[in-house]
Amino acid sequence: MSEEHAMRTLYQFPISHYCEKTRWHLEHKGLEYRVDNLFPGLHRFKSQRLAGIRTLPILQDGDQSIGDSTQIALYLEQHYPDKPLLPTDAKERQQVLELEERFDRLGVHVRRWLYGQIKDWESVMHAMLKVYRPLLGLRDLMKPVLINGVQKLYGVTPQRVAQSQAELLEGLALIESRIQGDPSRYLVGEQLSLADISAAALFAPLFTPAGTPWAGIAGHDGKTQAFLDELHAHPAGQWVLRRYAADR
Ligand SMILES: N[C@@H](CCC(=O)N[C@@H](CS)C(=O)NCC(=O)O)C(=O)O
Repeated sequence: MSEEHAMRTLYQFPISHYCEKTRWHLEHKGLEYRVDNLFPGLHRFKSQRLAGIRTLPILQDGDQSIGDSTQIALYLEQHYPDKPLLPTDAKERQQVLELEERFDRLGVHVRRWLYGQIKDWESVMHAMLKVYRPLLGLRDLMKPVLINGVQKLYGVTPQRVAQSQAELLEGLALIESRIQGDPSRYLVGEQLSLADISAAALFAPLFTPAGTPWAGIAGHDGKTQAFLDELHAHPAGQWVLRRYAADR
């Protein structure tokens, strides 16, 4: 293990799209890190201690602990300025920061909508828990608790899922207007920025780009699949896949 690798730890859940956003930031900058996959629910003991928050990702960099994917992104920009993801032009920079925040909030709707589509939880639970050791059958015993917990924690009720669908469609429309319908373009200016990574990572679970943790997850019905297929064909869906192919 190199010294750099040893000093940087990403506390995460493998299938969290917010954790994916942070992995993308770190890898874009070529920063080595190790991951520590915390068990959902129990993670809070560690997250509270490290950064005083309930959510992951948290990045430990030397003796600094930074929680929240947006804060981590800004920290990395400040401390590792090579391969910048914020434009130098003040106006563009402001646009990037605003879009980053907007797509960050939309990640909540993507997550709620997707959980709201699940009819068969087995493949979701498998993807969520496969990295942990079975430990006396405890991992599998936790599944019903986790399914219930996820639904409560993320507000997965029919009414809120329907609202989230409207929100995510608005988000995809925003991507399409920024890129003027051309999937090869970036959201701001001519190069990859924090705005693109936020939008692409947080929408990625809908489009399951190859190699991402969501690629094998099923569990929804044919109607949802038809809706997703339609989104895939839109410029915003193509844009997410393009960002993964070209920039991830
Ligand atoms: N705004 C936060 C959101 C992170 C977030 O929602 N993480 C979820 C996983 S996708 C989490 O840790 N949930 C567990 C919990 O709330 O207990 C960020 O950008 O890091």
